[in-house]
Amino acid sequence: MFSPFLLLRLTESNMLRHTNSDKNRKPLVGIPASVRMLELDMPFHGNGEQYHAAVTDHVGANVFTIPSLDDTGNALELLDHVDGVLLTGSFSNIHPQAYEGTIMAEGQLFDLARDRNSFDIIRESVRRGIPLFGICRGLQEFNVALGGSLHQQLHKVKGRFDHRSDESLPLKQHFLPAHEIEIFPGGILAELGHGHRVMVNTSHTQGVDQLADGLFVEAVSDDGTIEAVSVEAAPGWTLAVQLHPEWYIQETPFYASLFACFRRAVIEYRKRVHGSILI
Ligand SMILES: [Mn+2]
Repeated sequence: MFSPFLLLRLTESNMLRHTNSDKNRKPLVGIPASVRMLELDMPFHGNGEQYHAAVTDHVGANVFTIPSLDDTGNALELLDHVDGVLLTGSFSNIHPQAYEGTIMAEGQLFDLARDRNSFDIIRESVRRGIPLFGICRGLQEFNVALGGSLHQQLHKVKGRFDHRSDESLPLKQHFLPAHEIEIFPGGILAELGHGHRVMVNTSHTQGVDQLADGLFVEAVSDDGTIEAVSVEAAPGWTLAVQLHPEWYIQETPFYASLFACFRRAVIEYRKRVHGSILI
């Protein structure tokens, strides 16, 4: 039987080991969950593997899913442990009630739980300076969380392109290069060194209508659709893009640069807020 003294020493050494491994662990990126009704009509919380792979392989971080529960206080508590947050694309649309709009098209998939969770996480991450990277729905969430509104069907707005991908094609072909974007000077994208015109993929039905106060437009497509934004006065790194850089990262230097930039912000935050890191 262990003496109380030995037990104390074992506990101390366990604590020490835990502290060391915690200091040297990889960064952690939180991904707010999309919610889908799956088996027996139960809500499941998660996101596509493509996003997890992009974070693991190109940010060098571990991923955990932040559940989109009713009480978003739980999610905000989890932010104490992350070094960055990624907001993914999704087949669901933000419910127009979030920007006092009316539903313009029947048959849309909504995800109120994710809306609520993402909006709170965006506002809190911006406030705390946690690196925040939004993709597709993530950009739309940036805009709505901070007070902007959306076009629900861009292709029905006069003068706009159809930014949707062809649903009849196999999934991989949805994310092939489709239109150019114009990158404006003075932002994060301009610093990446890919010039001011870049070809990107497009797979979105919705887009920014009224831009939220405090968002800087990083890039637009030639029809004026906002393709990238950052938060002007944020204390930390923020970027959201309407394209899908999680596809064809190896083959597309611009997409690789986006994740490399997020990676630098995540590592810097990890060092500054959570102590030293060995990666
Ligand atoms: Mn587009």
